Amino acid sequence: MMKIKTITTTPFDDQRPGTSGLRKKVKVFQQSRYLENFVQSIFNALDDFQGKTLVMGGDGRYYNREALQLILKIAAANGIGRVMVGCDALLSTPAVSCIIRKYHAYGGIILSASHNPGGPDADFGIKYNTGNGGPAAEKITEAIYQHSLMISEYHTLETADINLSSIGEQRVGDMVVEVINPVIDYADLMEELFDFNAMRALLSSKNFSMRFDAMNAVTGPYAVEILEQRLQAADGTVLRAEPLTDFGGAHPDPNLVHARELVSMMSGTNAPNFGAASDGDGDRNMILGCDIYVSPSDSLAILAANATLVPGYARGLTGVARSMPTSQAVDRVADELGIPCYETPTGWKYFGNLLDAGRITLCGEESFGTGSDHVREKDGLWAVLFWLNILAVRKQSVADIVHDHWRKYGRDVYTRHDYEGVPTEGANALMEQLRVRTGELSGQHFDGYTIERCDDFSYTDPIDQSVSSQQGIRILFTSGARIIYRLSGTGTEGATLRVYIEQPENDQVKLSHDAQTLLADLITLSASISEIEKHTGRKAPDVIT
Ligand code: G16
Repeated sequence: MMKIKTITTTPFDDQRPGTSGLRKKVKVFQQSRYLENFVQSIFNALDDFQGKTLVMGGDGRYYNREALQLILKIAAANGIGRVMVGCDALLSTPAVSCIIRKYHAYGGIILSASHNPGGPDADFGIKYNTGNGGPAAEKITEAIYQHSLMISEYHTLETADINLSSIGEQRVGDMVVEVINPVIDYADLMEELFDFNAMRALLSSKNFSMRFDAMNAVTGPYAVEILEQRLQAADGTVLRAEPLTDFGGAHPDPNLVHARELVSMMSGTNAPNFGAASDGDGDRNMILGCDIYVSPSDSLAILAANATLVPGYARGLTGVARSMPTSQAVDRVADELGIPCYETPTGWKYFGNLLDAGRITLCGEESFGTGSDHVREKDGLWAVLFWLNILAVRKQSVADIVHDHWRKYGRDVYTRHDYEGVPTEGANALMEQLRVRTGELSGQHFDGYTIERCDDFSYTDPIDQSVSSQQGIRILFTSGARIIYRLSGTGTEGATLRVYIEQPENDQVKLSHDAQTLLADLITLSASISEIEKHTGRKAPDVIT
């Protein structure tokens, strides 16, 4: 029996998990005892895990393997019975969720900073998921944080690293470590949900081609197995398929700016019919057609409206949910289907209770996240396959499907403007001055726009009645337009201000016009009401999606 070592430590005061776990610069995590403290705090915050199974893996970024070795030893010293870990320390975030659920594991640890860059000077992250496969709820992340402030010792084993590249069982002390193929369970689940025969037929037809940009991140092996192997898409369909520790120096965020090669490939006469991308850890997605970008909010609405075309959802949807800043496009679909639509704060964890209670089947966020009750994380490749299944059944182009949708339901013209790495004090001041003015702004008129109501969004979970307040300032106009301000919970440098701007449009002539043009007045208004330049020193956003 291997001897457990108990090491004395002192707390760090900056380990409060954000929107999606603890995210910091790699160098912060590499400080002596930093990761150890946080991992021990996870165990200190949990109960009854002795002898149970955890699932572990990450997105392959710099420090992934080293961190995993360290976590395995702490897990063994704390009495975990078994760990299922992806080969080479790789597991996409949705795959972790799938495996926790399939094997009834106690929970899981995901090593990722999602769409943030990787490398020695870039970002790293760690997140705990519970037995439902989803991100831990706020009461658990808060308990972890409280433990991190009081920690005085952690437990570990002095033992050699395990071989993470060899499939099969090994031991760390008394704990069994099973190194698993990271792709198979997830790919099997996709095969249960979607009509692979119809999709195979579409992908083999001469008139159809697609490109999937894995951005040198974790979805490469998943996309190659599912698209090129099981669905027999042409070799080379998956771009940047190899996971690299620094994502090839790129920013693994599937949006119009960071996936610009794919975006430019998707226009012109030789463009593929369908383009898609996923992020660092495989939970985000971007959908493109020839000369068209589908906003994540529209994508959610379109998936909901077409769900019964897909075998896994043929019986219809119990309900849908979207995060507050996500456009109201899916609300219209829910109205038409006669099903409930929930509005939650930003963060996938807020969908967990609704999914567990069977209140919703599909959910999504403007931040390129879409998912369903098949797992408890948003799921990038799943969304891509959902679209592919719809394309295979409807036999129309992406653009035709989007335009048909807008004609039927109207369009929620939408944009998000991000001001990245702005001084934290200025960003906080901007939010605070809006917060104190919410009452005074209600009822005011601005160049043809009347504010109906202005508030700081607060959410009461309908299942456990927990309340989450201060979730973003909403300016709601009488026309149905909205301007929303919130600070990102996932950045690691300064603050990121996100401004979300939306306006319903039913004028058929304007349906296909450019969003920035249609929203120009509201964009100007959004900057002046909140005095963005005064507070951040910025004249324009860094990223527009
Ligand atoms: C995380 C959460 C998402 C959330 C996003 C918001 O995404 O999982 O549910 O929408 O953060 O990011 P921000 O706070 O920066 O607006 P991910 O992909 O980073 O895990």
